[in-house]
Amino acid sequence: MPATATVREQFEQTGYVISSGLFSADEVAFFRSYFTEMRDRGGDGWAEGGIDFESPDPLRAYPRLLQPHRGDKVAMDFMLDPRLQPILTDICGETPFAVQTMVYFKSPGSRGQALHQDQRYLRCEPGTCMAAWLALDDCDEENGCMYVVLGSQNLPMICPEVADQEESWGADYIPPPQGMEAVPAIMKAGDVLFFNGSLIHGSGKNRSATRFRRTLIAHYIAAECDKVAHYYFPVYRFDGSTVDDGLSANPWGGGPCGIPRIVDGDTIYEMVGSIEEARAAH
Ligand SMILES: O=C(O)CCC(=O)C(=O)O
Repeated sequence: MPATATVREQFEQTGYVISSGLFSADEVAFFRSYFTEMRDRGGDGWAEGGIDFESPDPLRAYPRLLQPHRGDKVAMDFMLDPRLQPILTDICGETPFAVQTMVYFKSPGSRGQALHQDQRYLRCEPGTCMAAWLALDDCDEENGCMYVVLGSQNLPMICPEVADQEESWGADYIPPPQGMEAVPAIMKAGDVLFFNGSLIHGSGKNRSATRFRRTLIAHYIAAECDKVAHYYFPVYRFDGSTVDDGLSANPWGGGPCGIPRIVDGDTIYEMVGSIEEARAAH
């Protein structure tokens, strides 16, 4: 999909954009084997919590790779790919900065990540973060595709509830606000899903006995941000240079966030100081 007003219009209406076939079949086949070989030799230091090849929990045998771009050129080149930049720029209004890469293998039987908002973790201010989520396998409800809550892209940070650990490896769960629904993002390998840090999204369990649901993800922060959580440094421009000037580590931890209340049929958010306060109020 070209970087036209249509991209922005679609984003403004639904909160996400899927660019179909942005990466070729050969490119995704390369990414699949490249990162699988990295996992098979122990993860090169990027596997979250290390790899337990014998574990009955598929997530321990195939953990996420976190921040491989910090030492791996393939991951860095993906994050700064010139095909991603114009689409991100069109959605954000200005070219964002790059801060994160992740690889999820989501092998058969793996739990998903319950509905959440990325901004809770990246904490860039002012403005928000953006994700480019490249499908490395065809994905649907069976193998744990992404779900997006339509129209949630302008919501404040909502206090998460506790996720069902049978279904999700993540602790947080944000139920879709009244009147909004989570819809599956059915994608082909090579498609890229773009969404911002407010969009409520997540994924279900991989219920297939044989199919992986691999993804290569990059995260960005709006050019206007002057703070981002410490974990996301160094921050990169699309030319590969780093942007540490003018950016500081956001010390804000845990809150504030909003508790949904229905008033005259509309959802409003009552802001509180922390998730703990919100959980106590439920
Ligand atoms: O790929 C997934 O299962 C979840 C990824 C996700 O929610 C994220 O990157 O924020």
